[in-house]
Amino acid sequence: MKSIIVGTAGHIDHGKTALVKALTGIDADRLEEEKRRGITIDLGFAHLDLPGADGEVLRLGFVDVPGHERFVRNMLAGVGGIDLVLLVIAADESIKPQTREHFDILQLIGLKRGITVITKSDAVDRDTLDVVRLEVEDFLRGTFLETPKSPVVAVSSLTGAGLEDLKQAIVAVAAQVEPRNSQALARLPIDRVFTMKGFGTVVTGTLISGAIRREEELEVFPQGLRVRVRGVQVHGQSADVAVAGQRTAVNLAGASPEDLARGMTLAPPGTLATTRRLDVQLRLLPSAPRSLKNRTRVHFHSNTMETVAEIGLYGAKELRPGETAFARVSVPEAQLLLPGDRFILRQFSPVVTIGGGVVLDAAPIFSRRRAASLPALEQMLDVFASQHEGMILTMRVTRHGMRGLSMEEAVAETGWTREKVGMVVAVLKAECSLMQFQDRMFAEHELKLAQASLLDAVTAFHKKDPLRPGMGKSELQEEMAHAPAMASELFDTALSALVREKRLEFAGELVRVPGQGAVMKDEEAESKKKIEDAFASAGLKVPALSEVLAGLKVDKGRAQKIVTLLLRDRILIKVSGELVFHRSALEELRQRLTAYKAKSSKMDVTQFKDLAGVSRKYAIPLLEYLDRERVTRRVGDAREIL
Ligand SMILES: Nc1nc2c(ncn2[C@@H]2O[C@H](COP(=O)(O)OP(=O)(O)O)[C@@H](O)[C@H]2O)c(=O)[nH]1
Ligand SMILES: [Mg+2]
Repeated sequence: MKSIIVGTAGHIDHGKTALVKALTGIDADRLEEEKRRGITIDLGFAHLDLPGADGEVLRLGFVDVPGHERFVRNMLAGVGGIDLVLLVIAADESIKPQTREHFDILQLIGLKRGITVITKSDAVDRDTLDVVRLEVEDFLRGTFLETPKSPVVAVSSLTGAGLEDLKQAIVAVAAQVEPRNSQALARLPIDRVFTMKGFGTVVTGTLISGAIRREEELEVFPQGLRVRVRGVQVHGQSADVAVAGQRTAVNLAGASPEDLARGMTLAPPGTLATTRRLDVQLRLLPSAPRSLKNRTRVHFHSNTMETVAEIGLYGAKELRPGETAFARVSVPEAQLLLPGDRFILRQFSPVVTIGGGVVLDAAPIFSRRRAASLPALEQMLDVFASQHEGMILTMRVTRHGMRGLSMEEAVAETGWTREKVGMVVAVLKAECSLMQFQDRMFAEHELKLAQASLLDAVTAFHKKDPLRPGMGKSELQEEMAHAPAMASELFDTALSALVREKRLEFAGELVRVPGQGAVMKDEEAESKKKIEDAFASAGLKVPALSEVLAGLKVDKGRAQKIVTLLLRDRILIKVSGELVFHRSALEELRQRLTAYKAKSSKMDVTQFKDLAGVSRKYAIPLLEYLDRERVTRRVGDAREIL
């Protein structure tokens, strides 16, 4: 059994509802007001089984939409789930404004299949019918409904003329409709909510992907409410399961009608993620009344949902009618959308359809200003068009670099089931184009990049700290966690690989490049302490450095290295040539100067000698050092304390 959703489209009073009734026997105008006024206000539903092209039963669910321009937003809520459109044009009126607007919408949402139905054939003579047919064929040229690829059928719902031809045409076109993705997570965009005596809360919608079973738990997106499926109906009959492409009603436990509304979506709990930002490709209709300026606010419709949205154009100030561009869509409240979802834009005032397009990314990471965004989006579009699942997943993993993508994130970003993601990953791993460490996936080249980053970091560490034995593993990991972030799974794998390849080694918890990271032996540590102590206890009356070094156990070269380290860490400070002080001594000198300044801000060399308690030999280099440090300033023969 194949299930297909057939939607109507076309101007008001052109006979859409009458046609659905003539085909199915069901009056889709279900509201009392609709029956009284004789116009369709909201979506209507009907169904019909036909023998399919291959002998299988073809189950048709009809979505009848309102034609009135005031109810286009209701039409938009219904058009998202359809597989095949009946574009209805009355023979006595031919093409009218909502014929055009609805047809624009059908093209913008990327519909592929349909039939053009010229209704009310009984109301005109043969010649008029022929003229209308020519007009219609002209109107459809170059579109997905172009003849003879797509049929044009003339019917009268009144007399029944042409209805059999139309049914045959539907069967033929339905055979070309590609089945909906049943390996994707279930998504049921809600189009109706009501209570039914004995059942409680019921919602309906077109199941656009996956399957829904009785007793299953579902989540209401974007609200996050958990509900249980008490019962499933497909085309008005109880069923154990509803599958993608079927008109579906579910009876829910855990929610009252007030909790639910058109525009919300049912999906498996804890799987998908809502978003306030989308990257899209959008097209402005040639008939749009004006250019779309960057940051324009518009009405955004997708599936049964509508919201206001701001359009940020990538790399352009405005989009002219007929042009296509990449854009970042921002919505005020998080919504559930996935790559491949189509949308329609309508302007604020007057409210008319101006464009639409396709969601490329519902978890965008590019900044709109970054030059890299455009090629990345261009690539995303290509990959998307290829429909190659391996390429789609590889792209989604690759763009996260060394951060990688977890299985859970992959499910949320693609809308595929975990099993499906697992299958695609298995193929990609076998092809060596993807790696998986624990639950996280990385592009194949990331391991090499990660290894290079680790080696660089440890090498830089040795250069900076030649006398430290190695870099703490956690210190190394911490450093790797920043731009670009490296996931801990990749860090662990890359580090183990480097150790295995003997390019890095462990010394306890410390990581080092083999042969580097001089281990400070006991005598070196002892020497370091001796030097430090000698200068710390000397105050400003420092010994000569060479004298201190001569008294050490270590050789001259290593002693010099230790001094370099002490100078770099500013434990010792070189004031001039051979003259080195401990930082505590200089700090104390500064404090004495500050205290002196309270009495007088001027001092000469003699006064300084007294203050510091040093001879002239030390006083002059110290004063010059203080001048350089902007603690004092030379004024003639005296100093001013700053
Ligand atoms: N003569 C004639 N009238 C029709 C035919 N189909 C619909 N109508 C009439 O056209 C009017 C509008 O039809 P309806 O189905 O409500 O149009 P909709 O607004 O497109 O749904 C109604 O009065 C119908 O009776 C037809 O095939 N022949
Ligand atoms: Mg109608």
